Amino acid sequence: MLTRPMTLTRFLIEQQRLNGTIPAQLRLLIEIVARTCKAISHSVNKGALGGVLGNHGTDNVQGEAQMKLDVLANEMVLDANEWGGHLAAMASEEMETIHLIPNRYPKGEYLLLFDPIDGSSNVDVDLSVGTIFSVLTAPDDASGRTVVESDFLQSGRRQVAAGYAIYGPQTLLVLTVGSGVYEFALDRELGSWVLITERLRIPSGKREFAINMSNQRHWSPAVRRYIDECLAGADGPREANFNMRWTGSMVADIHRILKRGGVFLYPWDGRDPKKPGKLRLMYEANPMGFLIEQAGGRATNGVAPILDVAPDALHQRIGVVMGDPAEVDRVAAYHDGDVAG
Ligand code: P6P
Repeated sequence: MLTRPMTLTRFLIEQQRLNGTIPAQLRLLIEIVARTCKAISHSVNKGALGGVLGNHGTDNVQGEAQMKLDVLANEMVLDANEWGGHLAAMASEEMETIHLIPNRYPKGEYLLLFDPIDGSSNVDVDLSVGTIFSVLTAPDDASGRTVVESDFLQSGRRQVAAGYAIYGPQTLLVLTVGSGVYEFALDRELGSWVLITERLRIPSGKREFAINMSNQRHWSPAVRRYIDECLAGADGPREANFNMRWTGSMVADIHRILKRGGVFLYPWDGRDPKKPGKLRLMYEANPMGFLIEQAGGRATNGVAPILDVAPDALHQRIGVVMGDPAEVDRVAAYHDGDVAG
């Protein structure tokens, strides 16, 4: 008998029929974001041949130089999601303020936040990058008025969906709607996202940490102690050797941790007290934290769950420690008494 592949479309329809977890508008949102990630993957894979490499010549709200792909992917997500009637507004790492749905289109109940190309500086050197997205529901009273930035300032616990696409040797989509983590591979011949992993769980006990060691002198004493013990390996208190990975792309590092375990740290550091960390809460830490928790992991700011943080600004940054619960909890225990950031 033909074993038909479980495509994203069929998965979403069956999840709605079996669990009622994916209302029609949310299903449309996820399908449109997934279709946009297919198009972004095509542009990323074209690289130099598509004229998409290099700097765009502008800076984003973070003061970071925008790559051509940052701007292109941002436009692709906006264009694809404006007309469907599923969104109230959008926000992106690449835009200073929120993007309202033009009056010529119907509005929906969801808010989409995204980092169109996370780790974009890696594209020019052919390393994996990705698109991260997070979905919130607009406040009830927003239906009768224009959405404002403060409508986005909801804790990560209120996300109704989150995911990422990773553009690497394969193009993969990793998604949660709050009932487990599901992994899809892009079948370029069919043009379909095909389910390859159901209810993904982070393997425990993997002795592998991901951190940018060049920032060591800026870390809190707790993080320095944790990393020192990893580096001491079998000769130190952990009595086991650790491996280290750092790709410079959160999507690639978190995907590796979801698939084979370990811990990712971009912790608070003392370089700029106004910036408690490098990564952004609303469209990097929250969606990744939602996925990590749904896969049985832990996601904190070093001490407390990221998803419980009450945001006070759209582009606020936060320290991040996420992955194997035992390792994340150890970092939190070492922070006892010296909470930083
Ligand atoms: P650094 C990419 O710019 C990013 O936001 C994350 O994807 C990545 O984990 C981090 O910054 C890398 O930062 O300081 O090592 O270049």
